[in-house]
This record gives sequence, structure tokens and C-alpha cells, in this order.
Amino acid sequence: MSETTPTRLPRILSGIQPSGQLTIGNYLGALKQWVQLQSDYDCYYCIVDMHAITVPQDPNELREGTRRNAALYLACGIQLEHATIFVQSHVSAHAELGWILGCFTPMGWLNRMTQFKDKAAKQQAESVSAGLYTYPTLMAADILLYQANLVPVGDDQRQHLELTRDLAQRFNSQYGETFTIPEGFFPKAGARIMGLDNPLAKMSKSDPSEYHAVYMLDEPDRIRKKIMRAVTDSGSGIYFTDDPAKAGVNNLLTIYQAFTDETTEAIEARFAGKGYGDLKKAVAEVVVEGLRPIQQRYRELTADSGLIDEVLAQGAAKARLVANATLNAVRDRIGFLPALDRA
Ligand code: ATP
Ligand code: LTN
Repeated sequence: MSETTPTRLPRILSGIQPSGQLTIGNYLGALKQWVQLQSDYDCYYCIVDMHAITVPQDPNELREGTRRNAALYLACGIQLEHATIFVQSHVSAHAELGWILGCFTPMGWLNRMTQFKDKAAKQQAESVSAGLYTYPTLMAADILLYQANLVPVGDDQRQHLELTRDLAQRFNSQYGETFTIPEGFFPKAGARIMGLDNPLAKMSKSDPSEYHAVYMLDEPDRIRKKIMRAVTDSGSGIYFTDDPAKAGVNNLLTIYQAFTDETTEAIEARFAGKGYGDLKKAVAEVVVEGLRPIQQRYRELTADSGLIDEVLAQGAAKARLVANATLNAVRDRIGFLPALDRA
């Protein structure tokens, strides 16, 4: 490389579905890492609306959720000098590479995906969409189009990321180096926040129960109420543990840790001899205080009605340039005839 060639920062790509209100699981598992990593990478943060429609969505709620996700990305501290924020469906290369990769994915690989099994089990077997089944090949397209080096996600996405890596390796060995092989990045605390009403199941934004999740835009009193109602156990010890019988307490401690960044020892010392009521009050306060500046910034950003759409329009234009370069290389490698009328 000549001295005048600027070195490109390594890339990040990640995304969240606009499939409901974002939870503190989305914040701690994904968004918080996105903000922390952004200045060392060229970041692409996507709102994956095409993934959201793998299960039924109301059109108006989908539109609202898409803008809300974008505003929350910014409210958390994502900066446009480091990151491109865009909507997946605005960049048609995602759909096209998703199809192509689907043709390179053995069904045996998809059959092993636990997220598909979990989500399919919640619906009538005959009405489960083909899109839900091929979901991981679209996610692989999202990542590989941007030649991403790093993908910060929660623990539930490990399997999808492995499939992405396997697909990229398979394609590269068949057609020559085309895709960067991405690495996953998983937070130390908060990679798997559990439901408040059922600490054995992952907290999820599309769970309908009222006391399941704390949403990032919940009012302080609502947050307190939800956390005070969180399921614990009939014992009394407050310590981090893998014991499923104490999963509720472990989850509250994990939330506390992810919001405060305190060490395990410091947190256990703080709560030694205290009751579950004290623990819950303390957790509620760190969550309320942690979300307060984000909620404030969200209100400011959404007061200007055109701002988010403008950010998304600029983001799509930037994302398309990168995505189309990869897609063109892929088309060529697999033997698609160039369309001479295409710019
Ligand atoms: P849905 O319930 O609609 O499937 P979700 O709440 O699981 O959605 P996704 O859009 O699938 O959210 O996930 C976006 C990001 O948030 C991913 O990186 C995912 O790993 C992370 N994430 C989601 N839930 C949690 C959780 N409970 N703990 C940690 N990270 C999470
Ligand atoms: N499948 C992810 C969302 C997602 C994603 C991505 C995450 C879609 N495309 C690309 C990282 C990179 C989920 O969290 N359910």
C-alpha cells in the first residue's frame, strides 16, 4: 500500500429487528457494545425490517418501529461520524445476496438452528413462513455484503454467526476470496438477559406478557414496578450462580452489573446480608438512571419530525455503495451475465 492510500478501519455490521419496543436485553446485548466499539471501526448499524416480517407484523407498527429503532440507536450515543445507520429493505442488495446464499446453504445447516425451532414452536406448524426458515441466510448476506470484521451481538446469535462464517468459507473456497470471515463480539456482562417473569427464558421484545421485559422507553415508575415484580425464589442468598433455581436473582445481578460495570465481587459484597427487596430496589434505580439520558435524548431527536428519515436516507445511500460493490463481485464469480444498462 502506498503512503498516500488511507488505511481503512476494520468494519462492524450489526442489526436489530423493528419487531416491537426495544428491551434492556437489546440495549445490554447489542446497543451498548455498538456505542463502545464505534470509534475504532467503520460501523454499519442496520434496522432489519426484512427479518422482522419473518413473523406477522402490523404495517403501521413496523413503520413506527423502524423509525423508533433508528432514533434509539442515536439516542444511545451512536455517532454518524463513525456509523452508518440504515434500513435493510432500503438496500436491495440484501435481498439479492440473501437469495444467492440460500442457494449455497444446505438445508441440514438450517435444520440445526435453535432460534428457528423456538420461534416456529410458537406458531401453528403449517403457518410458519419459509422466510423464518431461511432467516440465517439473509443475516449472512447482511454481514458479508459489508465485509464486516466484527459482529457485536447477544449470545442468542452465536449459531447464526457460525453459519455465516461457514457459508463465507464455503463460498470463498469454491469461487476464490470474496468475503471477509467475520468474528462475533459478545459482551462480558449482559450477553443473555432473561425474562423478568420467567428467568429461564431469554428476554424478548416480542413476548406479549406485561411483566416480561423492561423496555428502553418505559417510564421510571413502570420500570420500578416491573423489577419489583420480577420472579426470584424462596431462598435468600444474593450471589451470581448458574443454578437454575436461582436464575431470577442471577438475572437481576447481571442487569445490575451490565448497567454499573462493577465487578462480581463488589456487587456480591454490596448485597451480602440484604434481602431480595433491597436488591430489586437497587436494580430498578440503576436501570432508571441508566436509561434516563437515553430517553431524554430520544425525546429531543424525535421532536424534529424529519430528522430520522433524513439520517436513514443518507445511511442507505452510503450503505448501497459498499453493499453493491460486494454484490457485483459475487454476481461475476457465480456467472451471472453483467446487465449492461446497470450503472
Ligand atoms: P424478537 O423477540 O422480536 O425476536 P429480540 O428481542 O430477540 O427480538 P432481536 O432483534 O432478535 O431482538 O435482537 C437484536 C439484538 O439484541 C441481537 O444482537 C440480540 O442478540 C440482542 N438481544 C436480544 N435479546 C437479548 C437478551 N435478552 N439479552 C442479550 N441480548 C439480547
Ligand atoms: N438475527 C439478529 C438480527 C440481525 C443481525 C444481522 C445481527 C439480522 N441481521 C446482522 C447482526 C448482524 C437477531 O438479533 N435476531
